[in-house]
Amino acid sequence: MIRLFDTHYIRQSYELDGMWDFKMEGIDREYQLPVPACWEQHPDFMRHRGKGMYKKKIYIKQNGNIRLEFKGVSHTADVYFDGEKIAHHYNAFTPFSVVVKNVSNGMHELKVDVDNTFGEHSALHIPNDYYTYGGITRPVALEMINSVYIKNVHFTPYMKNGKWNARIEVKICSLSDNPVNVGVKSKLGDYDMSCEVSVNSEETVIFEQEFNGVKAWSGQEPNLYMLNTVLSVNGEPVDDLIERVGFRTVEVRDTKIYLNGAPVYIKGFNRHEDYAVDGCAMTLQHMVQDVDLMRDMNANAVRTCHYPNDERFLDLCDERGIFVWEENHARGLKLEDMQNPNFERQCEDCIEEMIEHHYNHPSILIWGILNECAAETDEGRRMYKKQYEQIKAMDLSRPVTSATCRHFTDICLDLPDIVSFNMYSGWYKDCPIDERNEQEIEWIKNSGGDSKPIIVSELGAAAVYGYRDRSRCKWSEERQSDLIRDNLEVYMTDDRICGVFIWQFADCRVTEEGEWFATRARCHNNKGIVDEYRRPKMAYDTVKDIFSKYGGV
Ligand code: ADA
Repeated sequence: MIRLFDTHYIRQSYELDGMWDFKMEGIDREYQLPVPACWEQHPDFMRHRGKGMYKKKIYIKQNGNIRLEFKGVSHTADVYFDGEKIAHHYNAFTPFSVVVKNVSNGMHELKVDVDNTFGEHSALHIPNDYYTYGGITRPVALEMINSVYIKNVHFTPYMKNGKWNARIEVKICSLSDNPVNVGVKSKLGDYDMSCEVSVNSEETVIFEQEFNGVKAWSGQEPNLYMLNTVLSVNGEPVDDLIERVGFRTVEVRDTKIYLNGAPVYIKGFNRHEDYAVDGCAMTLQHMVQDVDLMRDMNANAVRTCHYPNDERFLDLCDERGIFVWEENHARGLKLEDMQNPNFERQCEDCIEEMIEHHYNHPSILIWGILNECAAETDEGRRMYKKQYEQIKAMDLSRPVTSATCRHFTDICLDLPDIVSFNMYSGWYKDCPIDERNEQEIEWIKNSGGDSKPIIVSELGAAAVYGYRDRSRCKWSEERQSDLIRDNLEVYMTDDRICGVFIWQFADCRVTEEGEWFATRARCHNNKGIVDEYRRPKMAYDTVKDIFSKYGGV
């Protein structure tokens, strides 16, 4: 399954899930591996970092143009069709697609070379406090497309004179050498919008429409609407794209975040896409379990630390009214990491693909960048500024932020709409939580963050699942529960703070490379409120209790 709803009735789309032929570079053996999946689930590749080759025979029923969409390949893909290279893509966490024109009916070969190695070629996937898996880890779709087809449809809701309106941008591509006259029809509920346009290679059609009687999307009432767009040539429907949207606005005013004009309090979890046996190739049922558990703990938000997430998870957040802070792919990069010659382009591509593909999710309230990167340096500031500007050029409807740990040295707080900081009072530093909080907020106000909303984007402590100790020493479940309680009670009763994200929802695997194994028992980040099998630790009921007491619904 690619999405939680049908995205085409006219365009023919097939999912290439299933068993693919596989061979690992340097190993003289043929395998059959499932797609989507991580190769680490196979006993021969549990810690393998290298290059693998996936192959699949695909039968094309009629002559025509095909479009291949890969939702995620970890971390670099080189795609070949009948032996010809047709695409290259870096980053496990963003989708990419490629069109092959004039394919004859019959059997063809699709080959994907996948690389999860570290080195200068990879500025974002590096040894880190999460794992970079290998494989075709998210779904793959094969589509038959007309010579004119819809590339994407972006829906921007807004209020005007107390009524819901929306701007609908339909981007159309043409494979023809000559202009093609195209009819465009978009339908949402009882509203039909249509026009004719002549398309040369690429054209964008814009509808502005008032929608009477629609219901807003909110955490409590996540109302969603299908937006169905159809292209016609000579009156004949030739392509379509179905999106699912919500009417909501998110704004920042003074020190608050407003959803549909009312202040909202954000309380949730940082969540890695990582499950014990799936790795990052999480199944829908495990995604549903995660959302159900977060809701059971009275959370209303999730931060996609530290990369764009699978669209099926975002669809779930849309349906369940879970607020999302989605961020580009970066964690803890020092200035020298940011000076990797590939860094800026790889970040730019990630932001472009994240916003292009995830724009319509009403649950995404905030775009984030560059978690704990070199925000204390002038060179780092230049890159933060550039990335904020790139986001604003693509989307003015959402606020931006970045989670910092450059306490008292960050020189970028004037750039984002929301100031967010990662705090581990009581864990990494034994200090009075309230005093440390005062120091932080005082510094924020005097360093460019004055009169901005403040989010505590990370707070937490580690506990190894099942380790109980009456001494309540660090690493025991008791101490984790105590520290979570103590931190939440300070932050959630401070009206200068409008949100908290616990680090982290579930334990996740970390790389053995780098220094992480030394401070990460089991080669896992053990700060989960549940472990990697989603078994709750003592802190589960603590979070459930506190999130029910503070922060509203
Ligand atoms: C940082 C980082 C997280 C995680 C956390 C920790 O704040 O953003 O990814 O590494 O620390 O567990 O220490």
